[in-house]
Amino acid sequence: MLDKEQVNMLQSFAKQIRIKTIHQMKVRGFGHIGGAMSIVDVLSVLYGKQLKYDPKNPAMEDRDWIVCSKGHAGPAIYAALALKGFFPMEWLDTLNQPGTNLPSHCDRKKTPGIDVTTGSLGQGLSVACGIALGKKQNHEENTIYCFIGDGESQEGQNWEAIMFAAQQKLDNLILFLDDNKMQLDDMTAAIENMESYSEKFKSFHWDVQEIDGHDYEAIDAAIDKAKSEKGKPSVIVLHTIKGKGCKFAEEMWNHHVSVSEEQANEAIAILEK
Ligand SMILES: Cc1ncc(C[n+]2csc(CCOP(=O)(O)OP(=O)(O)O)c2C)c(N)n1
Ligand SMILES: [Mg+2]
Repeated sequence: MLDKEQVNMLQSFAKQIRIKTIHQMKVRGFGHIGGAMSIVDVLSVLYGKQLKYDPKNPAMEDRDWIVCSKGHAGPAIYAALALKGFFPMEWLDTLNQPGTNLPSHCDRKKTPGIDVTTGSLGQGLSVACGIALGKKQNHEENTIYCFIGDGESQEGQNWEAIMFAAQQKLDNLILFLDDNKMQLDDMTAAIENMESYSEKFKSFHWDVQEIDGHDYEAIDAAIDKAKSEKGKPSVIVLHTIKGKGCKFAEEMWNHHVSVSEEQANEAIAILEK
């Protein structure tokens, strides 16, 4: 259970992550604002409380891992990493520019704190399964977290990985399914209606929770419960709003958009109030 002080701390950390994410896209002039904003509150609980990491030693052996399979949400993770001191804040002025350490999609060779290169949707969960299996075989205690999008869940490779994780009893694997109801150019249900993720995952023998992905207490409690689950992988289906907390993004189709200085400044000013 989080106390009031912890909720306030996570809320203000999430605000900072949102501000720094909008800032990066303002400098570049465009970006995947929608899918970055929808996972910010979970990132706040992870980097603000749940995750084991050391910004001075990103490769620390007993760290927890994040595989952000929806690699286009990288800028939200970069914001959290910069705020936690993994690299200088000035790097956030270089998003997706030639020579940058912060490419538009996550790249393990470029960014301290990014463990897995992603962006080709459908592949990250398989990688996360491999990491989780390796850690189990070595009797290591790390937790492996993975994010996939709801549109991304249509990729068949996910479902092979979902079967594999259950068969291998990967109870060190926690999957966040970001159910923001939208994919690149339409509503997810209009393209491939998944109806109930929970029922599907239950039938694949996963531990399943479904929560409001913007509720800090629910996120924290769900992670605690998932960590305590033995013999099964866990999925936390996040009901989220694509573009959450960024004014101009919430008001438009927001998958990958131009970001003007005026729009960004207004959205940041609202968050700073
Ligand atoms: C294999 C592959 N196909 C297509 C794309 C292009 N693409 C990038 S994001 C995206 C939409 C993903 O939708 P969703 O998983 O719902 O992500 P979110 O809403 O969280 O942004 C697509 C099709 C890609 N990156 N990889
Ligand atoms: Mg989506």
